[in-house]
Amino acid sequence: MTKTALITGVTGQDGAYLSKFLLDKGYEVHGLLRRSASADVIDSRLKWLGVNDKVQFHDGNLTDLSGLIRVLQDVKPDEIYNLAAQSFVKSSWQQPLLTGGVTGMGAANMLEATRIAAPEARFYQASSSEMYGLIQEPVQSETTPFYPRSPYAAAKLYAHWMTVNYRESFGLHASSGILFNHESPLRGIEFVTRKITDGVARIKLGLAEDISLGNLDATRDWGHARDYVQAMWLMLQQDIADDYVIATGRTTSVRDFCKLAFAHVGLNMEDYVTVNERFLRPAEVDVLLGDASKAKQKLGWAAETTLEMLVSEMVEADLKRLSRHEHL
Ligand code: NAP
Ligand code: F7E
Repeated sequence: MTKTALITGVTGQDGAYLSKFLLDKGYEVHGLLRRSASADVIDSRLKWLGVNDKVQFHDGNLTDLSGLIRVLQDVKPDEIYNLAAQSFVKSSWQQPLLTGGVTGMGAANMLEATRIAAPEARFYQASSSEMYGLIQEPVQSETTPFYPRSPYAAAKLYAHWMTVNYRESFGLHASSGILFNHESPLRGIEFVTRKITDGVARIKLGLAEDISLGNLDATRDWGHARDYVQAMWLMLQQDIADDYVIATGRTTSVRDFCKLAFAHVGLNMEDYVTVNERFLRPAEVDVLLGDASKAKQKLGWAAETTLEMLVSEMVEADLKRLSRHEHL
């Protein structure tokens, strides 16, 4: 029997890759779409993957509980993936209440809507390695204590514990994926990896002279979004809902990511990268490094894409996009 999935955040990076993954598996895929004045470009990521006309859209917003209930009543999903969020950490200091409302309370709204209108559905919450923040252990696993360092991380932590609470209180099949940073050619341009690969491609094509960045010493455990959406799905295929860390187990500095990206086009980063205080954060997450052994053991999941493969795919995609005057 065909399974039905509802994805919030369907127009984002992960929403696009997850839609493609589920459609390839034969799912009927529905997406929550928040109204935008730029309706012509809102599905550009889904278009890039060639699935925009295969997803069925429903108007809705994570802040609007009654609308969410109505969508769930209409769609009757077997699986719900709550990926929508104000997801840019830097912006969360400028918009702490909006971030709390969407990223935190929005998840509570989705859990409430599920409890009321689709209690048998399996629920996935997009938790984040940002919750570890000021890290309490050198390698972070499901048992590492959290220490959020931004309004975004605090909002995600609330959403995370609400997911655990709805599982324990109401018996919802609700799982939380604590995903470490994952990137792709569909990453938003404001995030550091895409900012770098787009900048490298512009410099290579003579469209820009340099890239201005913030903290080059921060390190992240970077994987590929395409690999990570498989883990989301695997979590919902388990008999018992649970929480899982999803990571590669390798951490790399922003500086070394830059080096790899410039080397891909035969240039030296030292000649092109400047540091601007504007891109520093009020509180930084210096290091993240995940231990995904529980996911490996219980889900049979492991990251497949190396950092070198990821960097080269992203730089090549930006070179292609800029050569064709395409935008994303
Ligand atoms: P993304 O590209 O920023 O996508 C966010 C999505 O949320 C977009 O579809 C956006 O819609 C939607 N959205 C924002 N506010 C909304 C609202 N009020 N109502 C309904 N939809 C709303 O994020 P991503 O990288 O795909 O990440 C997916 C999820 O995983 C997010 O929750 C993120 O916080 C979390 N996460 C990401 C990473 C990572 O490294 N990528 C790691 C851990 C966790 P518009 O297109 O209309 O803006
Ligand atoms: O920053 C440093 C910055 O904005 C990474 C989101 O998907 O992953 C993401 O959050 C690092 C930070 O991602 C610039 O200070 C230096 O240390 O790419 P980012 P993030 O904050 O790690 C987590 C897991 C999520 O859940 C989030 O939703 O790079 N950095 N210079 C810079 N960062 C940016 N954006 N721009 C710079 O110029």
